[in-house]
Amino acid sequence: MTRARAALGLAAALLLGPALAGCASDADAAGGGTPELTAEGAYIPRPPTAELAGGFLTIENTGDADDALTSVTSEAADSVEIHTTEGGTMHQADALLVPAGGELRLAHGGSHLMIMGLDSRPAEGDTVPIQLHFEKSPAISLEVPVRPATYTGE
Ligand SMILES: [Cu+2]
Repeated sequence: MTRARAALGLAAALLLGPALAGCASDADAAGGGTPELTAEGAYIPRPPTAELAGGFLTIENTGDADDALTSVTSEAADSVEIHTTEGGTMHQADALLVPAGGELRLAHGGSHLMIMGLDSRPAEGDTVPIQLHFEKSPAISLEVPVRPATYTGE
């Protein structure tokens, strides 16, 4: 009797298992995958004044869903904007895609962060705290090192 009940329990588990897996894959099809983000190589070329500094980094997404960088904040600055560069002209972007299995590169001459109104002009070797905010992933906090003014990450 006990053995029969155990067998029934096992059968129930086998039936439930695939049902749950089915739910999970339905969620994936509806865009329910998970982005996995890491930020690398962040730097700020030393700005001439505290008014305006550029910020560069690469955000890698090893997950199976797209994400987007939606805003950037810093407790050491008045505001931080996300900019793209087209034909030498900067434009403010509301959000930048971080594609699944790919990366978002904010690099010299291209997209970048525009950090405005720093508390003071940072020196080489200082760090500036920034927080990256995403559509899906939790925020990433970074201490971004200040490099020489001519540094381009290469
Ligand atoms: Cu800019």
